[in-house]
Amino acid sequence: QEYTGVKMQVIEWSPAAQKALEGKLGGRKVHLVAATLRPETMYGQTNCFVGTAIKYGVFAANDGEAYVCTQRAARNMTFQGIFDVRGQVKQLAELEGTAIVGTKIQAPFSVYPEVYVLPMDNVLPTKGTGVVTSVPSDSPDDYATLMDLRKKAEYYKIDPAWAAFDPVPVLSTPAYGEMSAPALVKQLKIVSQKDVKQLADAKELAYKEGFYNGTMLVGEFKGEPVQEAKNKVRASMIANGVAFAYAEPEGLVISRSA
Ligand code: ZZB
Repeated sequence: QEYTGVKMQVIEWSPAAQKALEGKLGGRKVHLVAATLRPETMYGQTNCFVGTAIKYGVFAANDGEAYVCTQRAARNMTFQGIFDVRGQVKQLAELEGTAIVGTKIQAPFSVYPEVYVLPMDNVLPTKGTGVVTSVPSDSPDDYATLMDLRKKAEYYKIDPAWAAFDPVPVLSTPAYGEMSAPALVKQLKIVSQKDVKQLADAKELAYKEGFYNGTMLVGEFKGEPVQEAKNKVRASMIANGVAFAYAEPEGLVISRSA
């Protein structure tokens, strides 16, 4: 599985993370790294998700930068030229997902210059980096979760302001209009992130329609078919130093159908 690793630079840590990281970063800039298969949707990022029951590491990529992801992902990265020393993981600190929630980050290419880290129930520790960037216009999981968080901010222990960034149109499709995710959530009668079965169906439908029939509504490749824009946006992010290729070895992937 070939993902795009999206670098989301930390602007301001949550108090809990700040405390846990005190004196451990060696002056490095820290990025949360999200694994995505949809680089063309990055214009519509409204937040980023972590799993509250997941442990994350802060790993030195080089002398100037550190990445936040699962240890499993960091180990994979060391064999892909992402860290300066091959095969060697240098962990600077450990963070619980709950401690990262509320951290302010920069989501590259998003129409929103600064967004927040929020909690999601269904983040798989065994897939990608364990950090999921959120595009509620085109990802039904992200949309359903964002709506849950807005409805029950207190229950989820978040400041409502962190979930206040509205979904924005990124691509249009004949079947679902300018925002596939809300359209599909409504059509499949999904009420929350707990509706995992319907969400898996919605994800499949959104993927297919977006990829085969989508047209870009924003960004450098506005007006182009998603099929063409996808790799161009990815290349542009990589050229800008805000993303890198990240591959997941076969056999370690827990697929949707498993
Ligand atoms: C942004 C995005 C925008 C995504 C979209 C999807 C969609 P797949 O096909 O099952 O491999 N993801 C990544 N890592 C995890 C994780 N550890 N746990 C849960 N979800 C994760 O799914 C890959 C997608 O699942 C990734 O692409 C990421 O969300 C999420 F408009 O990134 B995506 C219709 C989907 N639309």
